[in-house]
Amino acid sequence: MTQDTAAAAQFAAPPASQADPFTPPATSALWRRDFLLGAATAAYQIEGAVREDGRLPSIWDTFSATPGKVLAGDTGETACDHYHRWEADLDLLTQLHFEAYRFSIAWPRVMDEAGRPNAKGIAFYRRLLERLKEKGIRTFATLYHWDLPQHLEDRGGWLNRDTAYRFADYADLMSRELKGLVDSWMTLNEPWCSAYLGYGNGHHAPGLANGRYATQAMHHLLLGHGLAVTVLRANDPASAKGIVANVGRGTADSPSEADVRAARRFEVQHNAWILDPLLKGEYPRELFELWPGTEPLVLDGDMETIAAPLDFLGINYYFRTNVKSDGAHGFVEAPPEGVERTQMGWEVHPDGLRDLLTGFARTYDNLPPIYITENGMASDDSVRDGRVDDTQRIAFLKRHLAAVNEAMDAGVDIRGYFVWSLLDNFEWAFGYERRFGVVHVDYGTQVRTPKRSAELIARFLAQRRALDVA
Ligand code: IFM
Repeated sequence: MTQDTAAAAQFAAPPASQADPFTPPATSALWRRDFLLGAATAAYQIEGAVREDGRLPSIWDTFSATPGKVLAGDTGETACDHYHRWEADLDLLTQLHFEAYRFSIAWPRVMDEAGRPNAKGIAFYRRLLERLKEKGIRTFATLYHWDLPQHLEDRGGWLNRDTAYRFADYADLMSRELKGLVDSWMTLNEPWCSAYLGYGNGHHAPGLANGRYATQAMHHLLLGHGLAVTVLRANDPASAKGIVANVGRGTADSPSEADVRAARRFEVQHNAWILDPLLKGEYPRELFELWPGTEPLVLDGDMETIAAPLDFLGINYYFRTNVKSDGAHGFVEAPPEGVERTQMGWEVHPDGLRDLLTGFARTYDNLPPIYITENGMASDDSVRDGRVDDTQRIAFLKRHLAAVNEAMDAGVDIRGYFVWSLLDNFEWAFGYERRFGVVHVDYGTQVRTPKRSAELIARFLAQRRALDVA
């Protein structure tokens, strides 16, 4: 395809499906029982209990305690108090008919500084997994959702190659301890965010800002991923192994060649930077044209380790970014006016999810089966007369599920969808102000109130179960 026809195709893209995926006929792939519908959370965002049962400090404890780093000075110290309320939270999953639960294990809870197991921390996750199994809920465990033990950061964190090997030790311990209880392991959540936001622009922990750091941290994260996949396969062969990438849709502000190239470069920086090494065993050359002089130090054999075969790929999608050329090699954002946005200011753009999924299937011959491991939105929700009327989220979820359905109709192998998030929680640098849950959390009382979106999902899942569409 020439650049002109690519641009024309982009501007002629069909509108997002307005079809309601929650309404039969059951010809929709979403109505098949083997398409999993679940909810997702992450340890630091919900657990609290940061000093209990031998948990060590993480980089997010340090970062959030640093004035000016997190909105309103919020920290994960108490969060949703899930460490103490986990049983009731799992009951919510049942009440809402979710079929799968994606959560993360806090590395600083389960290992001490010398790499020895912390029995109490491990027992917490074992109990959680056993209860999920009793409930018949499929278990998706993420090993690393950004809470690096602080003692490892003190030795260089992800800039230090040794951290990749420590991560493999941690994967080894977890897969020996929890073998048979985890259906699907995910090594890393969103390495792009760990590398770029943590080491490239400093918006996330550990708060360093250097382009060269970002690419080196990414390389060590991916190396840790590859080493961990091998260990997980050896220790827990019956489980599935994958990784979770946040992906971004970049669209061009105009059909000009320069803007179309800018949009492509946006996607190189957001998507190919992670997917090329995982699926092609190489970094995209264009990344280093965007950021000259930032090539990471790669040792012999690293790329083969990183490209270890995956059983599935987790995709997290939230919004699109419209860009134009910066007049040189890169791109600058060109935010469109008059479009729908969420509490985060992110544009609601379900077509972007469909287009990315179909694009990945075209680009990567070896694209593994996909789970949408996160999708959702923040809104300023409050409880009124005992209910939370999150109308915008309901439309958002319907439209994104319709986009997933369209991608499946186009032949992309998608096995399930996890809403982000089960609970309102600690939204990193935005603290508790941004509410992503389908269940509202009153942080003063810790009362949980399912929002209308949760009721809708529950109704859909109950109906689907009753129909039992094979
Ligand atoms: O809350 C985060 C999550 O931890 C990772 N993915 C994006 C979500 C919303 O910003």
